[in-house]
Amino acid sequence: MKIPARTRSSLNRHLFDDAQVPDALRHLLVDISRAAKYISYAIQTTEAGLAGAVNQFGEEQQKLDVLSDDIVREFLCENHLVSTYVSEEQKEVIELEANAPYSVVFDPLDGSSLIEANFAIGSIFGVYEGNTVLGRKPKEQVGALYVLYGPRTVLVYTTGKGVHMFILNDVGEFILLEENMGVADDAKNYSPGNLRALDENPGYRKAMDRWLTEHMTLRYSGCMVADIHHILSKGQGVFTNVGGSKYPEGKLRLPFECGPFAFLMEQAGGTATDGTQPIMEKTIQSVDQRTPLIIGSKNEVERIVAMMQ
Ligand code: AHM
Ligand code: MG
Repeated sequence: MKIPARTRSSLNRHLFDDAQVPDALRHLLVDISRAAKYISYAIQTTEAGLAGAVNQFGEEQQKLDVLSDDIVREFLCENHLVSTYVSEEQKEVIELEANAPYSVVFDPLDGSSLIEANFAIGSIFGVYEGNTVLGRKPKEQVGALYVLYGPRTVLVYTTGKGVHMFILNDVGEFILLEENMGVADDAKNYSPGNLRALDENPGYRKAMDRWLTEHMTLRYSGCMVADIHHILSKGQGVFTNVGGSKYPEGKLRLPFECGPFAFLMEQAGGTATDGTQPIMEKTIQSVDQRTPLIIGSKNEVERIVAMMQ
């Protein structure tokens, strides 16, 4: 009997047939996507409110932060593929199974302060081979993905063969929506984080002045997953979160926020830097390491870096 032609592509099938990743990595990425389905459901059904706990950075955790962290943990424990993980919600590296092949970094619910406003929020993941992410560089990641919980839930992944987007359908499967997402060299949109830094960072003010003078389009939601997804889906743009004032190194963390997005952005043809070196080349020294981030369309990133020097 002839096998029917392929009519739709699930995440699992895409990882198998197109990305052709090793089975263990495919199982791990599919399990991460299963966790994200539960988070998506939790967002829709959990009452927003404070959990009464603080995370490692002294920030108030919301119920959904805690819940999302627990959900991801459950799935990472289940498959015996994860040696250690680093989560935004945990102070230290968490050890699961010493001889398992992968280590995972994640922010289970990025932008959680926006929950009550019903803005889009997301989850971010990076996967490394081996039993530690400390001392490693984001360029060593073998997979990175994010899930954006907006009006629709979408998942975007790379394993080093382009960037691909899937949509969560009504029966709970991630189905291919767009293959090989690309980011053009020039930007029309800008997404400027940590504007508190303008006073102490004259180069950043120059960049801001130019964005305004050139009538570029402002798109900033306060959730980096949504803001960087905007760049990937529109095929151009720039997102910044640079140092100064309240956050000398910028607000965002290298292991589980900037690292995975740097891998995705480079795979889409864009770039990501801290202003002096590529994010992909930075060594992860601690779980809470922050880094300035300028990410998106290559020419625009270069122009901003030049202004800040
Ligand atoms: P979170 O991980 O505690 O949610 O914080 C990270 C978020 C990013 O998604 C976003 O880009 C940034 O914080 C926004 O910061 P600000 O509120 O200073 O604009
Ligand atoms: Mg975050």
